[in-house]
Amino acid sequence: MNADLLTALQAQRIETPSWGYGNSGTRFKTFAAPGAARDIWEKLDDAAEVQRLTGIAPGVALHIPWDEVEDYSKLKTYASARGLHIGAINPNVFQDEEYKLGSVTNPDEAVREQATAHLLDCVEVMKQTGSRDLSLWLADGTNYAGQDDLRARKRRMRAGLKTVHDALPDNARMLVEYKLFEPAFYATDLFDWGAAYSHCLAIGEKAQVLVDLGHHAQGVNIEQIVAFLLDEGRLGGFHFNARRYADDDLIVGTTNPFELFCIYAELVSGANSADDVTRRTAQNVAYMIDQSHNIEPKVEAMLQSVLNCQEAYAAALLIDRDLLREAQERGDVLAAHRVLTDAFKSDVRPLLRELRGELGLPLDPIKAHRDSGYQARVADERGTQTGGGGYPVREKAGIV
Ligand code: RM4
Ligand code: MN
Ligand code: MN
Repeated sequence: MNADLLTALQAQRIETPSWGYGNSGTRFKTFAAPGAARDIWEKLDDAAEVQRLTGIAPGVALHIPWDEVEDYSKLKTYASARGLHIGAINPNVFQDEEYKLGSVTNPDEAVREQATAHLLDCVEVMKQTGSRDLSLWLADGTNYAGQDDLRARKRRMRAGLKTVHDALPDNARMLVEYKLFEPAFYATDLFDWGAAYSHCLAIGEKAQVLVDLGHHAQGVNIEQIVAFLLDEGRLGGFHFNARRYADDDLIVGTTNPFELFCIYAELVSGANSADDVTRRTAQNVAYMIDQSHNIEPKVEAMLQSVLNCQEAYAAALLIDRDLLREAQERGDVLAAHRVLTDAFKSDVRPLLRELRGELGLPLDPIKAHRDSGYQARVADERGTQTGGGGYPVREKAGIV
């Protein structure tokens, strides 16, 4: 394998979410998975299994308060003993009663203060865990025309984000996620990349946009958003998943392999750009999985997700950039398109087996996982816990 390709593939990173290892499902039903992790310690054990088999997933994102613990330095040590580190900290300002009408955009000042205080607490968690990213998804919005003043809500959002931004330590940043709709159905305060981007621009250098693949209207060209934000130096993070309808949160690369490839193609192109801002931005994008596995075995689903990202990235690295540029400059529409699709259609699996061989990883991580007996062992040790999401776990931990 050529040395550049090996270096690039070796350096790829995908963060996995703690919440993907516990029971989580749809709003209709959460099916209990045998052996699903019951607390953050078990979630880290599962993440370590994914890292052991893939070698590219050492970061684990936390959701606070779902993963709240007494002593975060203990958590950090527990993670590093397993070859992991704590990734993005995801605050939760959407599940408390007070947030019915919003968090930082709530018409009630006391609720806005409560929300901001939680976000600031999460900045402290970042400091204690060594996390560099505060990942913000705000469920804020309204359900009916006239329910609240849209401009006032925009201003409250700006003020809340600014306060948190200014409290971030030097090397940290804030990732602002947007979403077309849901749970608000009339107006979502952070409704698209443009809204997130303009808040980030106004707030400061540490604020960047996070793109979640499930958060756009049907047919939106996400790779173009990626290219635009890279060029502006404001693409901070990615939430990978697959969608057919809306925020389906299925395994990335299952319904959308060509889209995933085109996104990686932009990221690879950005990471090799002659433009300093674009290159630096692309090299610092936080790649994260954000999925909800309801009917799939948890660890295997996460493994599959990481591997799908690895395959898409490998294919994007195979694009012949010189040929592509020449065809584009000639205005040769179909030749340019074929350069891209040739890479997309290439079978990267032998290449990835070679990579794993060089790194001492199992050549077939899924098979290695299935053969390892890990799933049967955790099912035996942990049993089958009914219920899902973060709150049952908190009750069990006696935190509520
Ligand atoms: C949202 C969004 C966030 C996630 C929440 C629970 O749709 O994707 O990233 O934290 O769901
Ligand atoms: Mn997300
Ligand atoms: Mn989502």
